[in-house]
Amino acid sequence: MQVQVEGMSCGHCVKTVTRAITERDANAKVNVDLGAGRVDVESRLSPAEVTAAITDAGYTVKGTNA
Ligand SMILES: [Cu+2]
Repeated sequence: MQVQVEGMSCGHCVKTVTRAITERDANAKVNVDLGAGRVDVESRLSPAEVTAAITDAGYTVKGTNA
C-alpha cells in the first residue's frame, strides 16, 4: 500500500516511521519517499493498522491506497 504522510522532513522521520511499522510487523518492507511525503509499505498489516502506527509515531496520515 501507499500512504500519504504529512510532517516527515528528515532521516530521523524516516527511521521513526519505519520503526513504527516494523514494530507491528517485523517482516514489513517500508520505503519512505521524503520528497513526495509518501510511504510504500508491504505488510500483512491493514491500511488502518499502518495508519495507526504512523499516527502514534506523531505524523499525520492524509490517505492510503492499498
Ligand atoms: Cu525528521
